[in-house]
Amino acid sequence: MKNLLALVYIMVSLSLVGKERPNIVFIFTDDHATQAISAYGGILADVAPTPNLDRIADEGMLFNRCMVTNSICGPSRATILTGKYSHLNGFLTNETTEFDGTQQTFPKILRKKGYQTAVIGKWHLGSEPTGFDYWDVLLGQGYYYNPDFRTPTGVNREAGYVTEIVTDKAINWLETRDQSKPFMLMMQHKAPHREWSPSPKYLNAFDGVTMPEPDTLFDDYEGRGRAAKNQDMSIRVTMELGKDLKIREYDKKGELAERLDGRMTQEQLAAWNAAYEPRNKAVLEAKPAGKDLVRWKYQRYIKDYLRCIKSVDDSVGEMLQYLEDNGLSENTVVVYSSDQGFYLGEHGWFDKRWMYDESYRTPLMIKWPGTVKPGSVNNDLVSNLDFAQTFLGIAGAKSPKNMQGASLVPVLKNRKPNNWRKSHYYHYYEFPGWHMVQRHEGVYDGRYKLMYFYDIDEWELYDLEKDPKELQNQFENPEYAKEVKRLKKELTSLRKKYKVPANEPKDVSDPDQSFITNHVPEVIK
Ligand code: SGN
Ligand code: CA
Repeated sequence: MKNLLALVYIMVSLSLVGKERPNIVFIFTDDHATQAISAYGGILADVAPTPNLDRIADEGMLFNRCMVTNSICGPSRATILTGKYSHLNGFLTNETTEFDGTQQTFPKILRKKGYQTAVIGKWHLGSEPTGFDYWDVLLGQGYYYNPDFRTPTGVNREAGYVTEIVTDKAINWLETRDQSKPFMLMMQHKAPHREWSPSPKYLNAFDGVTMPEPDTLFDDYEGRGRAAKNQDMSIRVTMELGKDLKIREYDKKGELAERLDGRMTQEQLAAWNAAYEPRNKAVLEAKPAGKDLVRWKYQRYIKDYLRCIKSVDDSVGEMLQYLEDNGLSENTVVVYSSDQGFYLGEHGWFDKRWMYDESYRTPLMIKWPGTVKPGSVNNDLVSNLDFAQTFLGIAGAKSPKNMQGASLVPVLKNRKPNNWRKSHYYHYYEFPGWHMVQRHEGVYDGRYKLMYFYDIDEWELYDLEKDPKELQNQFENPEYAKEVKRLKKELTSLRKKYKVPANEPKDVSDPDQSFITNHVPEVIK
């Protein structure tokens, strides 16, 4: 009898524990800048509101300073899975690495703790996903229209628009999951990655609207060094009229045609042409040049980008609605983030990679009913390095000692530990190739940012309080000598703390450099 009672007690408490452990939905996008989420404010907030994304902030916590360890796709994803910097998880660059799926990751630990785990959508880590009960991922970068997905049983082409397909697959998995276990679902969108192709639903969104321009659209890089001057990511020079901006007449390499005629159904293509052809005709006739052409390119770019975001926002809305309709809302933590930030015309750019603010900062909003105070805003230095430990913390699992971040659970409860990081370490390792960004590392303390472009031996220091747009390098300014000295010391101590190898990182350039193009600004003839 005594034994039986003990057994009943154990079973009851186990089932209670099961009930109490929250589910986790991680909604993740590719290249989504905070400037394109209205909860973050900024010049686009009024013209392109994101009501569903904003709900996560309204009902939870918005982080203003979530910094990435290495601002590029695969490396960010590898950091999130492992809770480790690139030099320890082995995924340094997009172009040359494959993720070592045998290593410790947070989904593997959650699974051991009884969670059901799934990843659906963009993966982009080369090797096959490990640590998931279910996975269904895009091949490589994936396509916007009629994309191919890989599962353990093979590759399937799915009809439709990628953001909608990923959402349907995610909800379908939730429907069919094992309901006796808590779950951790990673719903990972391709959008709004280059080439920013909108869904048929939103091909005409923002027609007739003129989007506000960032005031650094015509940045001349005078206050900075060679790195910013010599990049290849400007709207003016790098962004292509054909491939990126959808004008068939300028599709020299056939990349646009491949995505349109090569992939779309007749119906999709007809809707696409009906939207773009009249606009293209107008610009080809008007023949804008010089600054006017840059302005036109910016408008085409930002509208397509924001049209993609509209589908992302719908996806978030559908997921929140599903959780609500199925009684899961109260016990599910919803986390929204992106693999890094992005330039939406700031400094005249698109793309990412830099430790400059727009690409270094990534969105982070977390809704956890009953735990996070609705509408809270956090300004602490947090990082994608912390995600793994946060997920483990939410699940009540202990983090392995060799993870390098910290759980955000105390921060979410407004009980930030006294020893919270005072500065953040950054390192971008990709050898100049796509977009020609010099490799660099640096430290940021919430006000000052010190960066070192080691291959060209150039340092930069920014005072973000006085110069939030990072237009004036203060490294040589004697007034900042004290800060330079202090931050150099800080950089050394962070390198030690995170076990960054002392020797220079080796050349990890892609032996196939055929993707490096010598761009010259296009003109409309
Ligand atoms: C592609 C893009 C680049 C982009 C990289 C990395 N070119 O190569 O513009 O920087 O991906 O993006 S494209 O013409 O193929 O679109 S990442 O998200 O995978 O890191
Ligand atoms: Ca990305």
